[in-house]
Amino acid sequence: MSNDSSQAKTVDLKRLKPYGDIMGDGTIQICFTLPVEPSPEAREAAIMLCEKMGLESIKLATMEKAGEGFSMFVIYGNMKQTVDFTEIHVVKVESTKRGRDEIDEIIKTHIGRKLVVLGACTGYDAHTVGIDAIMNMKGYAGDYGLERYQWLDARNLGAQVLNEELLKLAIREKADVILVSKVVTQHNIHVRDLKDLIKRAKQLGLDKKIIFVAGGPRVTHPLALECGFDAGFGVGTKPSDVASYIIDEFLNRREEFEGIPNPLKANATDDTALIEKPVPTPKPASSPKKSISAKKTPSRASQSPTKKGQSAKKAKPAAKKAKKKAKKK
Ligand code: B12
Repeated sequence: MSNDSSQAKTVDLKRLKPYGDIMGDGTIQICFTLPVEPSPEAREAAIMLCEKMGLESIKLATMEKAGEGFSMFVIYGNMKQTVDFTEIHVVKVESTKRGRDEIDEIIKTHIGRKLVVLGACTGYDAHTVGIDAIMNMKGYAGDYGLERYQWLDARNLGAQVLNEELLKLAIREKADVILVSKVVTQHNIHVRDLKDLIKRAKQLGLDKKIIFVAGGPRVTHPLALECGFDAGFGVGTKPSDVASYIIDEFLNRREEFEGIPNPLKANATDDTALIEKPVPTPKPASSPKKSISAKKTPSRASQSPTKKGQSAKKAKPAAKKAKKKAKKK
C-alpha cells in the first residue's frame, strides 16, 4: 500500500470511498464464514456473495477451514459506493479535552470541593471491565482512572446494581455524577434499564441535580440522550474523556442554575480562568474516601429467575469483590 501523504490532497470529500492502493480505488477487505467445508464450490459461493454485494475486481486472499463444516474467507474487492463526507454531522459529546492535573486544578480552584462520582454496572449486567477501566486507579490505555483524581471522590459500586439502589446511594452520598455501564444489549435491555433509571431519577427530582453519563460498547451519545442521559460514551473511551466532560458540564450547569459564570468559557473575565501550569504531582487525598456499597440490595444474581444460569453465577464474585473493596477504603 502506498504511503504517499501527498495523495491526501486528491481526496474527494464529496465522494469519499475506501482507500486501498490508489486514491479512489474503493478497495475493502472483508472476512466471513460459510457453514460449508472448504472446497472449490465454497470458494465460488464466497465470490458470488461478494458479487451480489456489488464488489468489483474480487480477489480471494484465503479460504481456511474454521472447525468441522465451516470455511472462513478473506476477500478483497472494490466498491463503487461513495458518501458525502461534507454532509455528515454527528451529535457528539461537547467538551474540551484536558489532562488529570488540569482537571484537578480546575475543581480545586473553581469548585473548591471534591465532586462525588458514583459508577455502576446496572441491572443484570455483570460486565465490570468497562466501568473499571473508567474508574479504577490504574485506568485504561495509559490514562489513569477517576479514582486517581485528587478532586474527584470516585466510587465504583461494581456489577448488578439495581437502579433504585443506585439512586438511594446517590441521595445519601450527595452524588454530583452517576456513571452507568451497560454492556449486554440483548432484547434492548440496556435501553430499558437506562430509561428506567432516568424515570426514577425524575420522580425523585434528581435529574437536574445529578449529571447522568452512560457508557458501553454499544452506547452512543445520541442513544444516551434518547434515554434521558446527559452524555454517552462508547468503545475506546478514556477516563480523562469522562472527567473532561464532567467538569465542563458541572460548570455549565452551575452557570445555568446558579448564575455563577463558567470560568472555562472563552469569554470568562476571571483571571484564574486559564490554567497555564498543571499542579505538581498530586499527593494522596488527605481525607480517606468514605466507603459505600450497594450491599443492602440483594444482588440481581440471587433475584434472577434464572438463578441457576451461568450469568448469575459468574456475576457473584465480581459483586462481592466490589463490596470488599468498598469496605476496605
Ligand atoms: C469479559 C466478558 C464477560 C465476562 C465479564 C467479566 C467482568 N467482570 O466484566 C463474563 C464471563 C462474566 C461474561 C458473561 C456474560 N457475557 Co460477556 N463478554 C465479555 C467480553 C469477552 C469482553 C467484555 C470486556 O471486558 N470488554 C473490555 C472493556 C474495556 O470494553 P467495554 O466494556 O466496551 O468498555 C469501554 C467502553 O465501552 C467504555 N465504557 C464502558 N462502560 C462505560 C461506562 C461509562 C460511564 C463510560 C463513560 C464509558 C464506559 O469505556 C470502556 C473503556 O474504553 C465480551 C466480548 C467482547 N470481546 O467485547 C463479551 C460479551 C459482552 N458478553 C456477552 C454475553 C452474551 C454474556 C453472557 C450473557 C453470556 C451468558 N450467556 O452467560 C454473560 C452475561 C453475564 C451478565 N449477567 O451480565 C455478549 C453481549 C452481547 C450483547 N450485546 O448483548 C458479548 C458481546 C460476547 C458476544 N459477542 O456475544 N462476559
